[in-house]
Amino acid sequence: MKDTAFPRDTPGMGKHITSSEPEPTHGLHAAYAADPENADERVWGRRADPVTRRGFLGQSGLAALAAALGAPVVFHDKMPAGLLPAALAQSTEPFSIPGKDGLVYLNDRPVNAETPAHLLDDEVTPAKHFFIRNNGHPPAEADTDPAQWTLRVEGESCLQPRSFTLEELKRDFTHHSYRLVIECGGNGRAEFNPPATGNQWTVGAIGCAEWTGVRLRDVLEACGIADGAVYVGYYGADVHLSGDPAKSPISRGVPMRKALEDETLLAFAMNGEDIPWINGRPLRLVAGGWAASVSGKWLNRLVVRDRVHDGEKMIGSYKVPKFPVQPGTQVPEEDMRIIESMPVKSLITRPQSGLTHPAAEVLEVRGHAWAGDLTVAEVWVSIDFGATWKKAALKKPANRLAWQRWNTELTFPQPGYYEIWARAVDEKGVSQPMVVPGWNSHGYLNNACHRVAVQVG
Ligand SMILES: Nc1nc2c(c(=O)[nH]1)N[C@H]1C(S)=C(S)[C@@H](COP(=O)(O)O)O[C@H]1N2
Ligand SMILES: [Mo]
Repeated sequence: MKDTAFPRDTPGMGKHITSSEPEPTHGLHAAYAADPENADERVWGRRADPVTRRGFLGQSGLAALAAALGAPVVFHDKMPAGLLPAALAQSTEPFSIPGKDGLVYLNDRPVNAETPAHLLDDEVTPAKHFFIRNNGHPPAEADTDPAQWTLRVEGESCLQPRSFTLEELKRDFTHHSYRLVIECGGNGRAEFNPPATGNQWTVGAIGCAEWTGVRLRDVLEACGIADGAVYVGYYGADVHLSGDPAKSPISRGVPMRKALEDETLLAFAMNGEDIPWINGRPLRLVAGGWAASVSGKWLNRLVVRDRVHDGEKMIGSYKVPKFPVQPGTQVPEEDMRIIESMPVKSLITRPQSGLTHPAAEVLEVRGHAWAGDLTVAEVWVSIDFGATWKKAALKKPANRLAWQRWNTELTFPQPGYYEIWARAVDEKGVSQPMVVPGWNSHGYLNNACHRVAVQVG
């Protein structure tokens, strides 16, 4: 039984429409199995020498390969075309990242993995269960040494451009810890019809960890913010999928009002330990409640801008139509708005979908609910496909922008198949929809009710 949000109206129908998102990749093994020589070019951005049949790697292909392998290939000029390096061929079956446990890998190039709902049951998401969303090749782990890290702060609206070592940031600014929800804007994308290109996230591109760091505001103030400052953009140490060092895989950011909030952190720790390498060690931006694409990983540069930041993926991605559109409509850029705070949503983390439950017993049901910058006011649960709803008990957030625990007890009238649906309502009275809302070509902001299956017998 599938643990999912609402299905498409017509499952399996429709072709992936085109969008300006990068072409979906299908994993190294699939690419090499399908067409080894073209895979070289697609994966590393290199071409085999047509005469010698040996690979020649341009600067960019070399860099991409070195990033993936953790070291440059010394005899690259002798490497045959169409050869998936053994280090990758032997370690990706089944593919996993050390330190992660139970994630579902949607892609291995770049690495993207989501967390099954029942593994998000903890109040504070453990690092091993925290999802992974990469737009490029992460920096080699050895290049993320906290002792060697620096952050540059500059931009048109930065009065005194400065560089800080991570040591200086830790020493000179007050540390703050908050539990902050970050959810990928594309979480739930798998349910859109016509389907949207990109990672087919179901429900698990979300987590609420405890982040510790210094306030972005404190660091910006130490550098001086010009009156006309509009936006703070980030750059990280990851490498563009093409391997081209001149290109950034992603460079987004937040408007000043979000940048200056107490909870917006330059974080160096997750749950009291170093941030896992794949989640942005040793320094990342964390802007809770907003689409997680603004929370830049492997952070090494901030730019204080006098306009809306125009880095990679500020245009063409992470935007939704300003008004509802017919599914399938391509909307011009000027009619799109940048995604900021995420909409109200909830998860059922107990029971795991597919549970068989004894008919006479009460079933404990629980999960989390969150609402971007807002708080959640109510959570309702249904076992009769939304005909009637029972109000769940709901806790206050541990701090602003943390998710909220809800729980209830259910009994079932007779043996058989049931679905448990959960529906949260934010402080402004806005409810999660029961079906997929607001179609958009990239498949963002699906906050439809989560549902799990239960066999009562
Ligand atoms: N440098 C950098 N920062 C990044 C990304 C990235 O690819 N590179 N991905 C963004 C996106 S789209 C998301 S959803 C979150 C995912 O954070 P996580 O991998 O720690 O879960 O990181 C954001 N920050
Ligand atoms: Mo994302």
